[in-house]
This record gives sequence, structure tokens and C-alpha cells, in this order.
Amino acid sequence: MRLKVFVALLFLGVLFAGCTEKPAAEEPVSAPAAPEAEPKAEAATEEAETEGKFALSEEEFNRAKQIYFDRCAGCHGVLRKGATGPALTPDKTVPKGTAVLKAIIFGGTPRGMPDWGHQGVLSEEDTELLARFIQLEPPTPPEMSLADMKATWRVFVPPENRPTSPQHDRDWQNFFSVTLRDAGKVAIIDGDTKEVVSTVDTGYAVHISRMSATGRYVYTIGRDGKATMIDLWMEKPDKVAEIRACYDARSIEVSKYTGEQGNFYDKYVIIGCYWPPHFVILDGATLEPIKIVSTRSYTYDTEEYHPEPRVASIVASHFKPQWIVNVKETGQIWLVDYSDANNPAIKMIEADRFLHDGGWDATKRYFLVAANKRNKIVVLDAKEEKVVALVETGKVPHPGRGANWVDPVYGPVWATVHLGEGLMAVIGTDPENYPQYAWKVVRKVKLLGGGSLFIKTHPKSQWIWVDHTLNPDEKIQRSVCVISKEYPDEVYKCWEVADYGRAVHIEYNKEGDEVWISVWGKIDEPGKTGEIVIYDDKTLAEKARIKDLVTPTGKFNVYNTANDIY
Ligand code: DHE
Repeated sequence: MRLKVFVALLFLGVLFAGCTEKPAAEEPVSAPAAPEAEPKAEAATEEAETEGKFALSEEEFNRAKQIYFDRCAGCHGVLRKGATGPALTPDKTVPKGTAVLKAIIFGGTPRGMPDWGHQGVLSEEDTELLARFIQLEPPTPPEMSLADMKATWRVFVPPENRPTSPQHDRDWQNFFSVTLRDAGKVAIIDGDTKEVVSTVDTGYAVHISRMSATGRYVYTIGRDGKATMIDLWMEKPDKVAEIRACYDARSIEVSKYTGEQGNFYDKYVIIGCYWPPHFVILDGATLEPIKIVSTRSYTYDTEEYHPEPRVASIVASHFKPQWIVNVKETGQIWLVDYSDANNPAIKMIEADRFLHDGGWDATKRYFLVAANKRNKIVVLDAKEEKVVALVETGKVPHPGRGANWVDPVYGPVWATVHLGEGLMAVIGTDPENYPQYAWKVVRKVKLLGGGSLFIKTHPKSQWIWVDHTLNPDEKIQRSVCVISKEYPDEVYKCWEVADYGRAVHIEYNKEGDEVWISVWGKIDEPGKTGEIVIYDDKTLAEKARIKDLVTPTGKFNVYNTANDIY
């Protein structure tokens, strides 16, 4: 008997929040059902019912499964083996018992588990259900074949029917692709006029946008594993292709190499999945899937098999036709050579756990990625293809892509903020001219508190900007701070971006003279669903607000994203 999808839970609103608390939204969006489980799930249910131990009916089991997928899998893993959050397999959960588990789910923990009950996201009843569910064997969601992917693949405008030059007079390189998270859309906004030129249906909770190497196409990836390709040259930018490459995903990147080994501009796309744990190489012009590669493997340090090593960040090397694929649970960085996409050569490099987000240094030779469980930044030399340093920075580094500038004392540096403490850690990045500072924390700047997600600057800017999105204090979560590059010992100024929502993610315009910040509101609060606040980067004065957006989060300027400027 196949497990039924519990329809009411398609509409959980703000979706799961994984390891981090998020604003709760009650309204229906297009949340996908948790992938249907293999028969093992039934066995677990039936066994539980027979034993009468946790007594979940099929309906309750499906409901709990969906809640787990939406709220918990991001941190604990679909198979509950643990990642940012601890393992939740029956050997760990049964000894705790339902009452203790319920208390943790409802009230959270100081170690970062959100208080789902207090936030009003989960009811007492759902908390109880979840507490019983996690004492059962986890159901295994299905795999996905190339044929499954192809069944979801649509090309709306084939390459031969696309324009050969831009069909509008706007500066498309200064467009922003803005995630409207709970609306299941992205807005394409003209950075010059601040007009929303197009709103594109992309699917559930787009996580990031990345641009093709030329910048012409935007590729988005949703939490539901759906990728959408948008052509910015169309009179009204719209999607030209889409595909679902997994059930749960966070990353997408393009091929950016051009040189002796060929020109791979706009040739391939890679999608990194959470479930199934694999990455997929696709055709850059149509999103036709070409190759699936599983990331199931052995942990880099203890050499233990892991059934669910998820793909976190991916960046495209500028030295070789290679993607740098960060495999979270096994703590490995995979260098994937895409020059022969059907037969990709992969070099597996030992790094640390659990790999998450990261970005390039200013020369784009070194990739710095957070190993958040170990409070470290791993430094990969993309030219020499080796890890050159593990730098301890602070509690749970979360850089986004980080920020690069030249420090008055320490030369070229890159910085990260942290989820676990109010800290900007600055790392020297120039081993040639400043070897004494390279790969060392050279400055620690105190921020308002923990819960920072993103940091950003621009080569032309005198400031570094940071947010505090997940800080429990309402005033702090709405605040951003700037630090002067000239006097970087302490924060220069902090302020609240709006009187509601959370301030999240900072992005520059193409010129590098304007800063865009999202106010992440709630979908069910009219007038407070969200907006983007734009600042003059020189004077820090507010310039404009793009109002009435539905839960805007990430914003990606075409030029800066295509050229890795941050
Ligand atoms: Fe993200 C980047 C994973 C929650 C907004 N997020 C990333 C990346 C990963 C990731 C692996 C790097 C992609 C890359 O560079 O290729 N994010 C996760 C999670 O697992 C987590 C913690 C929980 C979850 O299950 O989703 C999570 N992320 C969030 C949010 O709640 C945020 C704030 C709002 C949202 O829209 O979901 C959020 N994540 C972002 C953004 C980026 C991102 C805006 C890209 C930053 C950039 O500048 O490139």
C-alpha cells in the first residue's frame, strides 16, 4: 500500500526552517509534499501500531512525515543521521522518551534548536506527533532517475526561438533576481528604475539564483529541487526551461571556465541536492539532464559509510573546467571536471564537517567554506587543488559568500559572520605578500549579537555590511551594521531597517554605489509581507523602498553574481 500525501500539510506556509528559526507564515503556498516513502515506512508504521508503542495511524504518520520534512530535515537529515542538528535515530530518541522530546521540540534548546511551539509554528498536538514519529525508524524517501527527471523537464522557448539581442532598452546587467520565498516566485527588478519588470513562477521557496557566465540567464533552485531558467533578454524576462532534479535542494551553479581547455560559458549547469543525495549535470541552454552522480560515500575522517551526504554550496572554478562541490556530511570537497560531462572525473579532497556556504577570495584562487559544526573555515586552493588551511573563527560561521577587501594593516582579507555569536572574523588571504597573516584570523569585530547570516561589501565601497537575521531579539534581527574598511576595529553604525520582519541578505548594485536589503515579513500580515530597502552606499542614507513584496529574502545582482563580486 502506498502512503497517501496528507494534503492539508501542503499548506504549511513558511515551510520548514531546518536548523534555524524563521518567521512563521500560515498561508498556503505551493509547498511540496514530502517525497513518498518506500515500503519501509509502512513497515515502521505497522510495527508501531502492532506493538502499540507509539501508535501512529497512517494519517498521523503521513502528517508527521510532512512536518519533519518541512521543519526538521534541513538540519537533522531526511534519514535523521544528524548534521547541524544531532542524530534522531531511534537508538538516540527512544531512551529520551516522548515527554522529553516533546519539550525540546516545543521549547527549543540553547544550542540552536528552534522553539517551534513558542513560535506558534507547531501546536501541542503536532509536537506530540513529531515526538512519537522520531522514535520510529525513519522512512526512506525514493530515489530519482534520469527518466523521472526528464518527465518533469519542460522547454518553454527552445534556444533557436530565443532573441539574439536584448529586446528592451534596460541595463539587464543591473537587474536583480529576488527570491519571493513564500510566494513561490522570483521578481526580476530593474536596478536602475527599481521597477519589478517581471514576476516568474519558479516553484516552492527558491533558495538561490545564479547567473550564466555571460549573465544573460538566471538559474534558480527551489527547496523542492525545481530549477528554473529565465532569459533576461526577452522583452519581459520569463522562464524558458524548468526541471525537477531532486526532492530537496539548495544549490545551482553554471560552467564559468574559458581558456586553453575550451570555452564553457553558458554550456552546463549543475544542481546540488539534499535528497536524493546527488548532483546532476544539465545542458546550460535547455536544462536537459545529462548525468547524475551520487554523493553517498565515507566520512573523510572516520571513514564510515554515510547514506545521506548532502550537497551544500557549489562554485565554478576560473582555473579549470571544474566545479567545487561541497559535500556536507562526509566533509569532503569534490572537484568535478565537467570537460567531459558524461564521464566526469572527480577529485575528492578531505576537508571538515559540516560543509555549508562559502565564497572566493578576491583573486578567485582560494575558496573559503564554512565547516559549521567545527567552527572553522576551510581554505581550498583551486589552482593547486588542495586544502591549504583550516581556520578556527567562532561559533558556527555563516559567511554566505563572505566579503573581500584590503585591510590597512593586514592586506587582502576575507570575512565571515557567525550564527552562534555576534562576531565578524577577518582572515588574511594573501600568502604571497602577507604570508605572516595568510589564513589567520587577524581581526575579530563584535556585532550586536548572534544569528548573523550574511556579510557583504563591494570593491568600490568603504563599508562592510552585516545582518543579524536569526537573532532572537526582535530589534536586533531587524538591524544591520556597517564597519568601516579604514577603521575596522569596531562597528561604525547599526540601525533597524524596518519596524517589522527580519533584515536579511545584503546585495550591491552593478556600480557598487547602492546597497539592497530585504525585510523578510510574513505572508499573512497585509502591509507587512516584506520590502527591499535601498541605501546610498556612500552616505548610508536611505534612497528608496520597493514595497509590498511577498517575503523577499535573497537578492542577486546579475553583474555581481556572474562575476563573483563580493
Ligand atoms: Fe540558505 C545559501 C542551505 C536556510 C537564504 N543556503 C545557501 C547555501 C546552502 C544553504 C547550502 C549555499 C548555496 C551555494 O552557494 O551554492 N539554507 C540552507 C539550509 O540548509 C538552511 C540552514 C535550512 C534549510 O533547510 O533551508 C538554510 N537560507 C536559509 C533561510 O532560512 C534563508 C535565510 C531564507 C530562504 O530564502 O530560505 C536562506 N541561503 C539563503 C540565501 C543564500 C543561501 C539568500 C545565498 C547567499 C548568497 O549571497 O549567495
